[in-house]
Amino acid sequence: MPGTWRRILLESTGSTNDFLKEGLLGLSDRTVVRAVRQTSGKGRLGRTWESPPGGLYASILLVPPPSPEHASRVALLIADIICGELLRAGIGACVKWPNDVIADDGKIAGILPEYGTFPVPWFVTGMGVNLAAAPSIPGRNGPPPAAWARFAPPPDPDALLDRLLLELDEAWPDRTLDPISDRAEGITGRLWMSGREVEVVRGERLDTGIVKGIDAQGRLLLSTGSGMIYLDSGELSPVRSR
Ligand code: BT5
Repeated sequence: MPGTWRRILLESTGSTNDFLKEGLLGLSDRTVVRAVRQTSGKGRLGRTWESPPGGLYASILLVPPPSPEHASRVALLIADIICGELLRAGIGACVKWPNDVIADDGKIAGILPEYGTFPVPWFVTGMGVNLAAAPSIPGRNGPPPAAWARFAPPPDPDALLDRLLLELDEAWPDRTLDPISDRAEGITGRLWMSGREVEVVRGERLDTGIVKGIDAQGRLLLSTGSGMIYLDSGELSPVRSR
């Protein structure tokens, strides 16, 4: 089993991912920071993560980092672990590839992996889980937010973080290992829109097809009119009715 996590609790910070990235040289491997609220919580691609008090906002630091090809799979693994916690609480949840958790068609959690090489090679992954209430999202484009409290009494953020870290260490005890290779089948069984038609946007490219699952590399398998394609990244949404 890996060593202990060093915990930092902040009342407020811009973004827990940025807190770790800005303090890289003074922070040790396996530091985890949780903030009661974030004032500039981040999503992917410059998007915002609404972070009022009452949710879980936390990030972990790994130095040295896992390999770049494993980095996005860590996000998928954490999404699956959060999904498992919701399912155990009796809440119908699924994993939205590549980094979200959905409950009753609402987004309840999102994961943000980041990595770099300056000033030392590093890997930071942040997780945001709506516990007490679903925030309102200005100019929302995507699924509505959902919160744990809508389905069941939510856990205490620290207790939930403890469990998530424990499960992460159990599932991925060594950062040189692939985080999801032996979990792909399980994730496929909990995949949002499985067997249904979706659109996947990647930059300028749009693919439409039926979600078939994920493979051992964490790629989305999409059955399209011109055959099966394997996607490393992208933005998934239901096909709009035509
Ligand atoms: C994500 O991005 O889902 C990654 C979110 C990661 C948040 C954590 S919190 C701790 C750590 N510190 C940070 O600064 N970030 C991480 P993405 O897939 O790009 O989704 C962002 C989109 O989700 C936004 O554009 C909104 O539409 C929606 N959204 C924003 N806040 C939300 C919330 N609290 N609940 C549900 N949906 C939200």
